[in-house]
Amino acid sequence: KTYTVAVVGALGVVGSAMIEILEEQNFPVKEFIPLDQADQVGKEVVFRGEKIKVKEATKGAFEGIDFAFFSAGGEASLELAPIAVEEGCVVIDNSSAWRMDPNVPLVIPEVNSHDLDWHHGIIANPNCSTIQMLVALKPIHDVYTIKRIVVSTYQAVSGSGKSAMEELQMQTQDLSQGIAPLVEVYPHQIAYNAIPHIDVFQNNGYTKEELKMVQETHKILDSAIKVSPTAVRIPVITGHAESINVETEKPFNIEAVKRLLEKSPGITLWDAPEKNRYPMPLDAAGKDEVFVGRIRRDDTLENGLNLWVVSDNLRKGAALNAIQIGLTLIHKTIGK
Ligand code: 11C
Repeated sequence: KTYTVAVVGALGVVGSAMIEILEEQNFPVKEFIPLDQADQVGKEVVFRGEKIKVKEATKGAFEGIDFAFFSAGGEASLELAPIAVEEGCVVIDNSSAWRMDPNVPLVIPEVNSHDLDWHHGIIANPNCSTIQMLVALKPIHDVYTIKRIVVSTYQAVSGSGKSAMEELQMQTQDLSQGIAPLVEVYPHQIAYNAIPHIDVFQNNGYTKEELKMVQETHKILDSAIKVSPTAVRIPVITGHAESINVETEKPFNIEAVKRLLEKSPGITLWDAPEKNRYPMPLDAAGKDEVFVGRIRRDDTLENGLNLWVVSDNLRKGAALNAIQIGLTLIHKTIGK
């Protein structure tokens, strides 16, 4: 069976990655329809070697579409996802608009594909920082029961879209020529800097990005896990990194943890410090896996573990995870 598939926000950074990954993963596409805002209509995208004109994402545009992958921002998703469902689509939404809605499953296929069984038309794709953290921690939680996570992120600018990628490149170029850089996307210069501020600050002193990591971990993995996050933007184009400290209930053997992660889905272990081998954003960019390294015991806790987790925030952190949700749904339906 093949399906009519739309990408909403087809010209964005994640939308473009979605189109690429639909092809790479051999998603069973009968017809592909790129959708975007009215001012983008008529522009072209290439799918399987064919140029296709972008149509407007609006009421009526979803008739006859089986799967609509949304990555056009929260407002577009809030307005259009219910319309798309009414018109017969399954919506897989990359924005944060529906993630915490109790009627919407929030899914990482390697972690909680069972939650797809109760969807009502909209399925939410988690935040990139949450996805790579939970792919790495799910196997550990299953065996040793995680009680607490302390996580610090090192996030690439592509998480903020094209304008941020351009700003980092421009600032780097300007600074090399002694020109004062233009600061527009972030509250501070990002080139040669690290900004401990992603998304907006809340009353409790945390940013929305940090709170997403707490709330999404509770919804996807286990509401009993305590999560203490700090999210930081660094001058990297693509690939988020995370320094993660976990405390488990049960004791573990560090070699057993490495073997466990090595055989777990979606993970590639790169942990050979004697050969300077540990994952970095440049290694993960363009790849599908979640890379894990620097696995070591935290001797300050009874059952403490430190690890370093890196993944392509546009692929597993966004587009790839969404496409995998679609493929998992198809397999589940065929299996029934
Ligand atoms: C960033 N994590 O790196 C953000 C981007 O809730 O889907 C994705 C925001 C989201 O800036």
